[in-house]
Amino acid sequence: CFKTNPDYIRSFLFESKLMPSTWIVIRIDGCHFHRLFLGFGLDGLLTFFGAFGRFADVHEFNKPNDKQALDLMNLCAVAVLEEFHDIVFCYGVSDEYSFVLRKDSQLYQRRASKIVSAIVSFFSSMYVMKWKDVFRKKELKYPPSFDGRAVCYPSNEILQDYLAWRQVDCHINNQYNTCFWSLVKSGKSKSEAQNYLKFVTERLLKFVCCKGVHIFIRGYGEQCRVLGISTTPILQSQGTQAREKNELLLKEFGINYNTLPPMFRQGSSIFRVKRENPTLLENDASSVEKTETKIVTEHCNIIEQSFWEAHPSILD
Ligand code: DGT
Ligand code: MG
Ligand code: MG
Ligand code: MG
Ligand code: MG
Repeated sequence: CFKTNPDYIRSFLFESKLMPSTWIVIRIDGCHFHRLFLGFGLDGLLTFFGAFGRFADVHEFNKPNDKQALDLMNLCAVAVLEEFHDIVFCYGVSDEYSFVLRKDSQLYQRRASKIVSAIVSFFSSMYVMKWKDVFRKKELKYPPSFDGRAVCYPSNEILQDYLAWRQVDCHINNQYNTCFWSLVKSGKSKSEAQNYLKFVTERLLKFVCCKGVHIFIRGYGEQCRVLGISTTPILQSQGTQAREKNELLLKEFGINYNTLPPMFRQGSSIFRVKRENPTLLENDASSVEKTETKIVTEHCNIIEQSFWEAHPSILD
C-alpha cells in the first residue's frame, strides 16, 4: 500500500532559498545559439540538418551582430522588467540577459528554482510572441529555449563588479568577432582568420581597467584566462591586444571600432527612471503625480562609477 501522508511526500522536497538581504541576479542564456565550428566544409551540412542547427545560423542572423536579434532580446527584457516588479536593472549582450532583483525581494519566498523558471519561461514566450514584430519577413523556424541560473551578490560593489564583468566580456567578444568576420569577409578562410587572431592573442596581453583595478587577461570568451589583477597598470607597457585589434580594423578594413553602434560595443542596460511629466506639471497636480516612471533602454558604460552616480535610485 502507498504512503500518501502529505508530510511524508513533502519531506522529499528540496527548496534552495536564496540568501536573504542580497542582490539576486538571474542570468538567462540562449541554448545552442551558435554554430558548431568544425571547418572541413561541414558547415553547409550542419545548416542542412536544420532541426539540430544552431539558432543564429538557421535564422541567418547577421555576423557578428544582428541588430534585429538584439532588439528582440531588449523588447523581451523590457517585458520581464514590467512583469516582475522586484527587478531593478537588466543588462543584456549577445544571447544573454542578467536581471537584478532588489535585495529585499520576497518573490516566491526567494526560492531559486521558482524565480529562475518563472523568468526564463516568461522571456522565452515573449521571444516567440514578439518575433514577428521585429522580423517581419523572417519566419521563426523552431522554438528557441533559454537556460537560467541565480546568483546572490552581498554588496553593491560586488554586484557592480558582476555587471562590469559582463560588459568587459561583451567588449572583448565583440572586438574579437568584429575582427574575425572582417577577416573572413575579406577572403580569409575561417581557420586562417582564427589562426591570425590567435597569434595576436598569444603575443600580447589584454588589459582591462575596471574601477581602478587592472585585469590582465589572455584569450577571450570561455577560453579567457585571468593572468593577474593589480591596482597599477604595470603590464601596460607590454602592449594591449585591444589597441592592436582596433589598429587592425582601422588599417585593414577602414573600420573605426569606436564608431560601431554602441549597442554592439556596450550591450544594453534597461532600468526605470523617474521623470517630471510636463503635461501634469501644467495642471495643479500634486507633486507625487508630477513625476512618472519610465523604462529606458540605454547602451552606455556601466563599468564607470559615473553611471551609478548619475542613477542613484537603481541600487537605492
Ligand atoms: P549554450 O549557451 O551553451 O547553449 O551555447 P550557445 O551556442 O548559445 O553559446 P554562447 O551563449 O556562449 O554564445 C552565443 C552565441 O550566439 C554566439 O556564439 C553566436 C550567437 N549569437 C549571439 N548573438 C548573435 C548575433 O547577433 N548574430 C549572430 N550571427 N550570432 C549571434
Ligand atoms: Mg548557455
Ligand atoms: Mg547561449
Ligand atoms: Mg551566451
Ligand atoms: Mg501551480
